[in-house]
Amino acid sequence: MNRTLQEQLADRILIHLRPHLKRRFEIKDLAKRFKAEISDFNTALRILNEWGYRFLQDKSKISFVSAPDILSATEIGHKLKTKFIGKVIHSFNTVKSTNDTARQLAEKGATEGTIVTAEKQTLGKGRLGRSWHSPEKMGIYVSIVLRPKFSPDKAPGLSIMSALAVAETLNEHSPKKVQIKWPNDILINGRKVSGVLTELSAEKNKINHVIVGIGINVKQSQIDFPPNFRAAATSLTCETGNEVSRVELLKQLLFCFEKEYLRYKKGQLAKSLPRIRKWSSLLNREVALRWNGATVTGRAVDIDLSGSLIIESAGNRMTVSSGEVTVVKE
Ligand code: BT5
Repeated sequence: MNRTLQEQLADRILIHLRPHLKRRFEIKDLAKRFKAEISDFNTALRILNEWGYRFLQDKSKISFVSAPDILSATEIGHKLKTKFIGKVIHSFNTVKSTNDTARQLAEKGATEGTIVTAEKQTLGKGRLGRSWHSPEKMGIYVSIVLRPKFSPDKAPGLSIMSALAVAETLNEHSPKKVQIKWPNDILINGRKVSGVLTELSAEKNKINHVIVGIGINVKQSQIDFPPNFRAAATSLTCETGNEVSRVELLKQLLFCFEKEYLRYKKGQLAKSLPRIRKWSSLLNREVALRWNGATVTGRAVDIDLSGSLIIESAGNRMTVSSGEVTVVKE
């Protein structure tokens, strides 16, 4: 049997054993079930071991003991509680950008809720041509394909809706303060732990697809971030001292995301706004807005139903749907 066939056998054995923690199976029966020689079966087990799976083996019996913290389709799909987000999973070790891969799949007809994950991105994207640092197996890099029926003008609010899902997921793990920095950053303790990049494909009044890309720093130490933004970045491990499982965190995020998305489809941010306001790092602060090369200062007073930021400046109210905002005075 060549390596590919052995890997396929490993996959089939895994799917069979994975749901039954510590249940003992006769090796002979399993080999027969998979029409494999005992030697091939043992090679497949070695492959699973290389992937990080642990089994307990006594002479004739074997049981599944533990799974690695990897973002594979098997691990993400195991006990995932969502109805449609993440029901189709494309998981990769390395891609340039999960958003780009998701867009290509969407263009070929990928259904709503399809997700793309990677252990590492070589060209992870931020907004406006910036990049997202994506070291291997330290973070979550996921893109979600959405095909909402609403009109394209309602798409921008999906960014802050996604940020809300991330903030609420991270809050479950962080004793320190989680905040949403409008429109797409999630902070812990004032430092950026996650970012959202939403990309829209639409024509006339119809959305073809929206790709929501989410990057979360989970296991990085401070030293793992490049010096140019090290002081402004953090990870869940840095802030909590705990090693949180990336795959469990991703499953919680997908569950939370689905709930928020269903609410959004019914009434945009109506149900989510109170919580977005609660988590916001900008509201009631003096802020500077950079937009189209100009800077405006004023007070951030609200976020509206469509996710726009309302800034009061010199007696005028401005509704801002995109831009860079920084706090100038607490
Ligand atoms: C964002 O852009 O924050 C959106 C990031 C979205 C990343 C996800 S990962 C999965 C999916 N696939 C992709 O290719 N992208 C999405 P922006 O607001 O433009 O912030 C980018 C800036 O944040 C950079 O210019 C750096 O200063 C900083 N930065 C880069 N990587 C970071 C990291 N890992 N943690 C904290 N800050 C980072």
